This record gives sequence, structure tokens and C-alpha cells, in this order.
Amino acid sequence: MPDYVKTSKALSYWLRHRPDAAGLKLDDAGWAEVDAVLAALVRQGLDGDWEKLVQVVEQNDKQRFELSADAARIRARQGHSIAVEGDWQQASPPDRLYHGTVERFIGVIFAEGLKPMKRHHVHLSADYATAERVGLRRGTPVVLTIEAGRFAATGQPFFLTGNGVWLTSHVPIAWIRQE
Ligand code: HQG
Repeated sequence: MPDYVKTSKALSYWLRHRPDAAGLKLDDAGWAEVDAVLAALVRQGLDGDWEKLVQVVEQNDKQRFELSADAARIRARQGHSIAVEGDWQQASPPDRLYHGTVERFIGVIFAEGLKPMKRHHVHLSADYATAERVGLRRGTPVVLTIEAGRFAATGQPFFLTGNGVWLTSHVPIAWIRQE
């Protein structure tokens, strides 16, 4: 595994799930001090160079991380299992959003709806191809169409992250279609 992937995996684990595992403290919005993160990377035997960290943030395939404007802090954009006060923008979704999953979850999804499982939100995307890639992580992808516009019209909040992922707390079966 290339070093930048190891660094990205370590950052995901620490900044989304277990800051304590690296001796990090996150503030309410999920930010950690960059200096503390660099020191933690060194302790892990990874590159603690600032330039390398910026490369990992900028070149990350899914833009998972962001630096604060003064570059003193870093956080995961989404995907947390620990409590962070997200500052995602509440927004009106397009009529349709997509969710990528696999066949073995379809029965239960059409029985109980989409649930956030271990994350804080259900993750949806505005384009079909992205949802297909998300499903592909687990096997042959099945892409579900979500009637997001109609669901939002019932008062359900939707949020848009800085990297274009749509989040919502759950999706009842009434708003899910399998084409
Ligand atoms: C499924 C990755 C049973 C759901 C990706 C999914 C994405 C249910 C899995 C982002 C269910 C949860 C999110 C229910 C949903 N019963 N299974 N009621 N409701 N599911 O990983 O959407 O690499 O938490 O279909 O690329 O797969 O982390 O969510 O298969 O962008 O940056 O339960 O995470 O990005 O899996 O992926 P996940 P997801 P990162």
C-alpha cells in the first residue's frame, strides 16, 4: 500500500472514529490541530512532513479531509461515527438522488428503509456513477433512486457537504425505487 494511502487511512480512522487512538483531541466541529496530527503520523511510522500532509488532503480521491483557512487545523468532511457538530449546509436536494448498495442488503432496505448504520447519516449522491462506485466497494453494485425532492417536501432536512455528498438521517421505503 503506498504511503499516501496509509496516511489517508490513518487520518480517516483518527478524525472520524478514534482520535483517542492517536492522542488527538477534536473540537465540536471535528477539527484537530495539524501539529498534533503530524506528530501522531510520525509516531505511527508515517511521514510527518507538512507538505506531504497537504498533498494527501488535496489529492485525496474523495476529498475526505479539509484544512482550516489558516491551515492550523484539519478535519474529516463527513463519515464520522463520533459526535461532531457538522457544519454541512442544509440545502434543497434535486428531485432524485442515488444510493449505491449491493443485492444482499436490498431485502432489508425495502423492509425498513435506508438507515445510517454506523455513520451519522445516510450518504447519497447526485449522480448515478458515484453511487455505482460506492456500491462497488462491496460487490456488484445496485443503485437505488431516492425521491429526494418529494421526501424533502415533507420537511425532512437534507445537507450538502463541501465535497458534494448529500446527507440525510434516514430514507423510508416510500421514497426508494429500484429501477
Ligand atoms: C447499507 C464511503 C441493512 C447501505 C463511500 C450500505 C461513501 C443497510 C451500508 C460513504 C440499511 C452502510 C458512504 C438497512 C443502509 N439494513 N443495510 N436498513 N440501510 N444499508 O459504508 O453509503 O471511503 O456506512 O446500503 O464511498 O456504503 O468512507 O455507507 O451498503 O461515499 O470516504 O449499509 O463512505 O466513503 O455502509 O458509504 P456505509 P455507504 P469513504
